[in-house]
Amino acid sequence: MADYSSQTFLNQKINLPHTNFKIGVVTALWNTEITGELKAGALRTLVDAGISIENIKEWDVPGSYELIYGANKLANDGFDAVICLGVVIQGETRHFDFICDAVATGIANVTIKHNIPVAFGLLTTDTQQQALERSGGKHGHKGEEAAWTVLKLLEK
Ligand code: DLZ
Repeated sequence: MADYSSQTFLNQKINLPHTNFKIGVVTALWNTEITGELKAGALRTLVDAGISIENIKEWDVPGSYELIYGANKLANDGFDAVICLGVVIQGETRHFDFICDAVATGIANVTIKHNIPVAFGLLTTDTQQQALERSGGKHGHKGEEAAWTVLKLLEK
């Protein structure tokens, strides 16, 4: 695991009631060199917690906007939790704002509608360097953190 020294709560041990949870990992293909690492970290964290790889569904969707559809579909299909992973890098147009706002709201709606944990593992950065620093660099690993988040919520 990455060094979470600035966020010590992320080192807390997870006490799952069982390890048979079905968990979806939905990953956007835009900026795939970074989202691939976010996914790797999320899968590593789930498996380390005892979740069997057979109970994890990996689903790569075109872009971050499609994370909403992916999360909603897997929630409809009976998954216990969904981890959404994407990277949106600020460009010259307002596309960044539309995508970030839509994904934040869309994922919130999925978690409320289906009453399951849905992690918002979306990096919203000004530069690719900032995204790299948050996918296993000096600012931690947001893929691992997103997985830890749903595991923590599945404790109850
Ligand atoms: C169109 C677009 C742009 C400009 N930038 C990104 C980005 O930085 N990260 C990302 O995940 N997706 C981006 N997309 C694609 C949209 O999320 C979406 O796939 C398309 O608008 C089609 O619905």
